[in-house]
Amino acid sequence: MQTVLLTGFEPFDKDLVNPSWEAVRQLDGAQLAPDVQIVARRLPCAFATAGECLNRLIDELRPAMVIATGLGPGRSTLSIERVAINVNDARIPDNLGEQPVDTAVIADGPAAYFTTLPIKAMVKAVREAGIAASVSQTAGTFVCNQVFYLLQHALAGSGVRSGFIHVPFLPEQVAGSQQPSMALGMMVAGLQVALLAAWQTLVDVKEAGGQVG
Ligand code: PCA
Repeated sequence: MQTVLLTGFEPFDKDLVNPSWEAVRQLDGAQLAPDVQIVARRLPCAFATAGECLNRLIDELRPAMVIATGLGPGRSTLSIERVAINVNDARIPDNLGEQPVDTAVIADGPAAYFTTLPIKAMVKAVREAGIAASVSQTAGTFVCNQVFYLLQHALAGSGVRSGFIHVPFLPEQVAGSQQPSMALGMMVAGLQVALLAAWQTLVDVKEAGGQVG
């Protein structure tokens, strides 16, 4: 049996739930393919501890693929991230009160790491399932980007593919505002489709997924 590690984050800022964890926890133990099982775990939303926790999970579970997820406030789609950058620049404090500004994730590390997931094939598969998805060109500069960078760093050259997906708010989190959202069931279904496409696609499809300006 092979393992796909799927992580979500604990709530942060003023929110009481984090849709990324609410969604991935529903996939914990699910069978992705005949001998592939999803293991879902929650990461702390703190610069000092999230990466450590992720690395411990990788050591412990020896996953064959890793996909981390987080809430992207304001996102309207399942946003499959292309690139993690070597910058922390927090607009708000994390859950331990830390707010790094313009620091490196890893001193002297490369400026960025690209995902090793077939992002275009993932977007295509999720859209074909009738669920909104897009390629995202930035994972921000908060804890999600840091975890994404550390994940790519940890697995660089290992052959284990990995990447990051930002999810929208849940409808109940933004009722009464103009913010976009996605229902939990749809998020769970979309993530499962994205994971399966990632698992099955070894060479990504060539399809425009860029952005003008
Ligand atoms: N989203 C934040 C951190 C945790 C989460 O779910 C981010 O995008 O950085």
